Amino acid sequence: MEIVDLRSDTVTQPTPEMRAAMAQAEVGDDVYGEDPTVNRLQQMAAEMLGKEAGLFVPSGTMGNLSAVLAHCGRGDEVILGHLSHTFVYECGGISSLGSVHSHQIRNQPDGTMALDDIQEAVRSDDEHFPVSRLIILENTHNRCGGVSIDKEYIGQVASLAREYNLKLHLDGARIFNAAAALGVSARDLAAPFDSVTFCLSKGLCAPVGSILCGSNEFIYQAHRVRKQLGGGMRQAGILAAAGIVALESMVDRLVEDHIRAKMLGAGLKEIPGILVDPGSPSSNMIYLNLDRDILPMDAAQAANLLDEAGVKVGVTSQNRMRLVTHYWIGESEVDIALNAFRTVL
Ligand code: TLP
Repeated sequence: MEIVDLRSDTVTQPTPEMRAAMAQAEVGDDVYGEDPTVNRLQQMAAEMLGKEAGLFVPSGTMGNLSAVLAHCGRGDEVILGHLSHTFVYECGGISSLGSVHSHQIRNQPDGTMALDDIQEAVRSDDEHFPVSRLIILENTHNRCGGVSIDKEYIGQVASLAREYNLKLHLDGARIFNAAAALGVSARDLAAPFDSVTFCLSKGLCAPVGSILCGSNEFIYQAHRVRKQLGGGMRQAGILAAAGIVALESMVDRLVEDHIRAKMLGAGLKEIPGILVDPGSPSSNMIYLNLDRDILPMDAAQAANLLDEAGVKVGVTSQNRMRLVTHYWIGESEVDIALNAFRTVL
């Protein structure tokens, strides 16, 4: 039975071209800065995002944590959305490992935080308060449905950050999906940020790794933090080689994943009892609720039945699911998934 795995774009396997590049990669000890393939990947990534430098890190989580620790000191405060990946899904690392305080603001359904709320969250100079240091945005915004955040809003937050002398970080795990959805370049979306993390191991299909980009000075600091966190890797060129293929050949095809997500979403909307979020999908993610007035099962039960039919989906709460399209989901996989939903529900 063919398995159709829609749980995440993190499940993507490296392509044959990536495996070949990995086998042939020229490597060195990256802790000495001597891995030519890592160096090339970092330089490519920085150029693509219009930043001075890049740092190869093992995961998006380590990229975000390294950024926060490079920008903030002990007891400083980060302003971020209550549905942001850094707040929800990174084990509280910024607080537990970094002693950085988090100030969560309600995310709007479109993934933004209201500018007034951000402004109100900035601390005044008072000895009772932590020091506000950093704002984090996320693009595309995962928990808000994979929505893309446009340049205009980013520009407004960047002006606020400048006004209050705060740094601005982007969790751009899927920045290339955002760029594809908005029809702009990732470079443009990244421009107002002091630092950006993006992932090679999601829709871009590389097996491991993310890149943190920023100024030379920032990356110098982040490099030290990465070492502290145990993220200094040795012959990492084996992994970076796949990342280079990802940047060269997987970015322009992300629109195909968005088209497949639209096909899948349109089919799901026709099935009684499935409530696809309004406006969804806008990139490669579909979030949906099960209408319990119509269906006799919750999301976990439905996911189990779908699993038995060879279709894997993500369960995000009692009646809610996430489906993510990626390189390994073609039209026939969309058909298989829709048939399974129709049969099971
Ligand atoms: N997201 C994963 C899960 O952790 C939820 C997924 O399946 O979507 N930022 C964003 C916006 C992410 O969605 C993720 C991964 C990360 C950071 C962390 O990346 P990794 O998994 O490489 O640490």
